[in-house]
Amino acid sequence: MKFNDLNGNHVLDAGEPGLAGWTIHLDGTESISGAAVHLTTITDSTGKFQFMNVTQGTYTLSEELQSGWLQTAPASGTIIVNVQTTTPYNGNNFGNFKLGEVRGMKWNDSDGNGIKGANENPLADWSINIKGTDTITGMAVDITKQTDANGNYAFANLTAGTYVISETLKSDWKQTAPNTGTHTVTLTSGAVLTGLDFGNMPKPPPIPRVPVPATSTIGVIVLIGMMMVTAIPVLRRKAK
Ligand SMILES: [Ca+2]
Ligand SMILES: [Ca+2]
Repeated sequence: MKFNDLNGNHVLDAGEPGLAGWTIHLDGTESISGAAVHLTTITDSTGKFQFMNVTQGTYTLSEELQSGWLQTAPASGTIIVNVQTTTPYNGNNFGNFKLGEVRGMKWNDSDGNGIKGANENPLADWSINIKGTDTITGMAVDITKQTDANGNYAFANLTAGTYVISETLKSDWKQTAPNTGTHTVTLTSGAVLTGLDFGNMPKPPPIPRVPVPATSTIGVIVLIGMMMVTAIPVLRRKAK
């Protein structure tokens, strides 16, 4: 059968559905007649496929990959079946993962409440970063994109894995959303995750420095120090 490898772990897990309407090929040579065999079938509504009346021979099963999907099983891509008996050859599974996407927007949270108000404007040209590990291939993912004129960003064609989405903070701005500073997401097959937004507000101008008053603690200590320096020689003279 052909299954939707929701968690991208290369094996058919309980609850992972079949994929209907995918083309499967069987190609090989009949060992008795030496004739070449090229058969095609389509997976049914439950993802199952079968080739009937195949005679003795060695055949290769393969799938026609569809756009936006990755094959996760079998590791070699194809399955070799050596047909010798009339016993059905079951368990020839193809697993696939539909590439996912994450999206969000960035806005000027001018009242700093962490919520996008109707009159609050998008922020263009900010860097949004996504980092994690693609668990299907084991490759590191580290991509940066700029928000567009509407403050939007999107990372498409993501495979299975857990990813952290962050922003590159600009000076004179502070972040107001999300509370945690970043969004952490786990991608399953076909997931499109939206609303991963970032809010920022301009920092208030710095408060001017107030001069230290003359009657400060430091001033008093300095005054006491000066009095002692003056008093010590007088006291020593009296002691003599
Ligand atoms: Ca799986
Ligand atoms: Ca707001």
